[in-house]
Amino acid sequence: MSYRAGFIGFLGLPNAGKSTLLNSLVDEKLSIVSDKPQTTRQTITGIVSREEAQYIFLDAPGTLKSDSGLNPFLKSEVERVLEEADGIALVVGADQEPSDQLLELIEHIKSSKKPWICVVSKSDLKAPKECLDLQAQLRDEGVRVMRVAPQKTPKDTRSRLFEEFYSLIPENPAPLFDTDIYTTETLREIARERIREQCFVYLKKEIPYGLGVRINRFLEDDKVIRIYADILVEKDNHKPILIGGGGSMLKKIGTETRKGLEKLMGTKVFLDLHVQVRKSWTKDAMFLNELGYTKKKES
Ligand SMILES: Nc1nc2c(ncn2[C@@H]2O[C@H](COP(=O)(O)OP(=O)(O)OP(=O)(O)O)[C@@H](O)[C@H]2O)c(=O)[nH]1
Ligand SMILES: [Mg+2]
Repeated sequence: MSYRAGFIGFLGLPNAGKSTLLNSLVDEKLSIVSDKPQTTRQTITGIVSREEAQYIFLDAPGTLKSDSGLNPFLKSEVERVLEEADGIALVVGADQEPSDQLLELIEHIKSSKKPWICVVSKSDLKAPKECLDLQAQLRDEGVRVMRVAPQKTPKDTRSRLFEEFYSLIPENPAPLFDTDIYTTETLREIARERIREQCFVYLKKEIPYGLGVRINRFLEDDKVIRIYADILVEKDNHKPILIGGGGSMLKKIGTETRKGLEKLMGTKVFLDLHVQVRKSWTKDAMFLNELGYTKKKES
């Protein structure tokens, strides 16, 4: 078996289960997961180094139709993944009915001429007939279709998928990244995503869409990591909800994030969180840039 190394892009609709799949493959909570669509904003890289190959997974934001606010950025992330990946795993939620948007994405993947497979995630859930029909149709066209349930059976998912992923990446004389690392995300980026995740956990549906996290300072020494961050909301009335009575909500978000980061980083973490109202920040180009939501330049 020749050694291989390469990039595999996860594409799919929002909520398909891409980030859950990534986490189960790298065996770490790397990409944030929630039941709300559009959870992933920036593409997250996960790396698995095995004897036969190094697999570099790119977890893209779910594809969307709308062209306002953050959406053009999210779309450009999808395009970037399609371009950078050696192969694609189209992730389809077993419980999702195939929409026009999904069919468009499939056409888009086909026209890229990259090798691709279809991973039907959440296979523990009942699939509507339309989803089963789509799977049969893809199989007829010669596409490999794998059904997995990363949340329910992560071990089984892992072992069954690597063989498929191996077929998507090219031969390489050596790994492309240090085999000790499981991501290229920095601790600072991970901290930002973990704060965002806890906001998703504790807040009602409408708020996380307009919520951003800015890490103002990230100071590391031998004993402690000090993180100073702002949680940005778009509306005045979101601020008291985020802070909660007597600061209780912000405290819960802060404590849970800190515990998770301490476990991940193996060191004490001090976390200072503030809430700021930035009206329409998702439409403010300068601000989007500051938070890293900017289209990557063509190289
Ligand atoms: N029952 C079941 N639910 C799952 C499984 N995998 C993921 N989910 C749930 O599906 C929802 C969406 O999962 P994500 O991994 O965040 O989906 P995503 O495709 O990354 O979504 P975006 O980032 O919004 O594009 C979450 O509520 C998960 O808990 C699974 O194997 N079984
Ligand atoms: Mg995601």
